[in-house]
Amino acid sequence: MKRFPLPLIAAVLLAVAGLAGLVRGAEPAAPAASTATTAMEPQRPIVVSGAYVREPANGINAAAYFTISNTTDKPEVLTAVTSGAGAQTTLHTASMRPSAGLSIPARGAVTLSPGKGHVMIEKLYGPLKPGQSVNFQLSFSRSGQVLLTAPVIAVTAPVPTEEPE
Ligand SMILES: [Cu+2]
Repeated sequence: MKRFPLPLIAAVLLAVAGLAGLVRGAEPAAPAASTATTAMEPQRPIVVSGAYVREPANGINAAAYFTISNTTDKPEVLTAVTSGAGAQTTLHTASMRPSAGLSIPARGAVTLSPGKGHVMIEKLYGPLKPGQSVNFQLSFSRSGQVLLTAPVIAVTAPVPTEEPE
């Protein structure tokens, strides 16, 4: 198998990174050393999977859904969520009320799904269309900040199925 020269690979990676930066809602990288969770850790304590944002019907609010797995032996709490796609991002219960926090049991998982709760992006800065994605920053009581990218799926699209990473 022919090996590609390293400079070429680096250039391709840079191009991909540049494109990702154009995605709506992209946020600047989190400031370094803001939490104890760093790339040095071989395994992340919190794993988020199956994330998606439903294309909003009204262009004002959008809802995001995902599964949070807590791989540690201590309970975790999702305390806040932010995104760059709207003026406000809030954790909501199924009945659209703001939620103070979402508890994830030790060695357990919690799924936000229609009827069970969601992350609400309010006062959208612009339309969200399938093919775009939204970046979120999740804040956990113990594990600190976790970044998440969720694809926007069409109003009529089925819920994506994704095995936990
Ligand atoms: Cu809501």
